Amino acid sequence: MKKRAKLRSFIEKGELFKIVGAHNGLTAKLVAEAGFDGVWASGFEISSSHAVPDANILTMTDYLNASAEMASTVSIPVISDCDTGYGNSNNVIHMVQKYEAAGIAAVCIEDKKFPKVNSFIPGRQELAPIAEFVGKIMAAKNARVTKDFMVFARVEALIAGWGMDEALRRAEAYVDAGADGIFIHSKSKTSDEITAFCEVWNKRAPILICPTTYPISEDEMKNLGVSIVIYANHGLRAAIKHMGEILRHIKENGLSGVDSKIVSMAEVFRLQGMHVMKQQEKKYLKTEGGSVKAIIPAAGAKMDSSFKEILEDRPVGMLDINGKLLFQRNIETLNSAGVQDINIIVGYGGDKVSLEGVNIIKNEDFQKKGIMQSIIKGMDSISDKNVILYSDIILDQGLLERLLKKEGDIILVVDSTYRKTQSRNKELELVMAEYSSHDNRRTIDVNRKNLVRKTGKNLSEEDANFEFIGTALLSKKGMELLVKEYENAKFPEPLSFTDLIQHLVGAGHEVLAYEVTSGWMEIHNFSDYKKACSIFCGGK
Ligand code: SPV
Ligand code: MG
Repeated sequence: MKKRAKLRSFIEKGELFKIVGAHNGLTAKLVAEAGFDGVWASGFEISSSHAVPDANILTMTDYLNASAEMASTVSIPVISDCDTGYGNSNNVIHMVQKYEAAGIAAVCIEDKKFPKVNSFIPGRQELAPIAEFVGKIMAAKNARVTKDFMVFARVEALIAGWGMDEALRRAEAYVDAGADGIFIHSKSKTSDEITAFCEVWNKRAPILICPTTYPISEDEMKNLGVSIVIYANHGLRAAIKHMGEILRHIKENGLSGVDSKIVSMAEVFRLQGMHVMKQQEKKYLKTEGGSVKAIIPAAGAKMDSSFKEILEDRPVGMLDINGKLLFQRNIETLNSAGVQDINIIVGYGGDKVSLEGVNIIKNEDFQKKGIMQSIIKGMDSISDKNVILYSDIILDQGLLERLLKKEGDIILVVDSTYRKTQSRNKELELVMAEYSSHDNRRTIDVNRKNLVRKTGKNLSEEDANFEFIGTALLSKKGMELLVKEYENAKFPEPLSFTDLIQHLVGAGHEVLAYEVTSGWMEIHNFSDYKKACSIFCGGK
């Protein structure tokens, strides 16, 4: 395992390996991101995170689970503080098997009696007999299966007040028993006893130290031949202080001024790996009815002159229609119809677009390349169903829900009533479908298969029988076809959506017309806008 080999090679080269205490995946990740060489899965921190004393109150499984979570989160080695090995030599064997299997790089066991008490607690600090602890080290070394898995022995003689000679005697015995290094612990306020120990020890085997109570610089550690320095609990203590301060501030002053003192939600999502999950989801998560994506191309600068005053330099989707942006109305309609993956492609006035819960994608080429470029940009991946919705259209939910149930690879939503509403004075995108609408008759959603015969700018008014309403549904296959056609054929840019559809029809692909006579409106000019405001008046 690379992590174990990395730790071993550091120690063999005589470099100082710097590790920091952590107690779960998140804190281990912070240690790794701060650039440390390894993580110390601290018994003190793990106990504290459960709000219990560091005195073997938790079980081995609790400590192991925390260590395993850390090891699976970070790519730097985790050295686990395994207290006394959670019992006698039999427990140590079981412990090593479990920790090694969990991907831990090394374990450290201490020569106190089980159950131990944290080394900084005055009073009862009982040392195990040397022979008993030597047996544990031998058991641990024999139980491991990979040669790089190391076992460090922690000498608690200075902590228990048994003196320097006892500390050295024990360290000798443990190294003779196979320990890969000696963790010499001290609770002194100065580094004198650590310095004295290291000088006599004279690099006989790797040394680990944990300078919690005494000051010592990394240069001094290097001079003393220290291999591993453990900054055992500084992350936890920082978190407790800061969290307490913020919580007291909220209690006393509310939330004002708090945001600048805490990380953003986005930072927490990053640490969680949310971005990675979302990528994986796109590849693997299959939902009932398949994945659905909405693409709203909204990059174009073309707009009716009657809008200039109210829009200034914002895109049409930013129009406020009775207290709600046009974009927002469509986002809510899409969300309510179960479409969560909404992609809005912005260009002209794009920096003015800020919306919650959607992906905003920039199309720098919008002037040259037009709407098709925007649609292609809206697809980092293709979903099972893909709704294309022009940004100046408002759809009602019923229409959208019926469209989403339609079967077909490429479906254009078309309306025949445009002949009666020509006063809209818009450049229409026309469609000639196999069957005309049931003119002047009441109609229901007949569900007939009506093929698109022609569309695009070369279709004359006389030949057309429908208007494309700026809404289309494409299956995965339909979208792939569209992208392929756009990328392979060299079309003069900017290319309209219906022009590209015409190429597909011309190439013999099936494009269906879904006929509607209501359920949508367009906001093309100021008078459409006024109409929309009066329709939505009171109904925010
Ligand atoms: C730990 O971090 O759990 C340690 C180091 O064992 S100390 O708390 O300093 O004993
Ligand atoms: Mg500990």
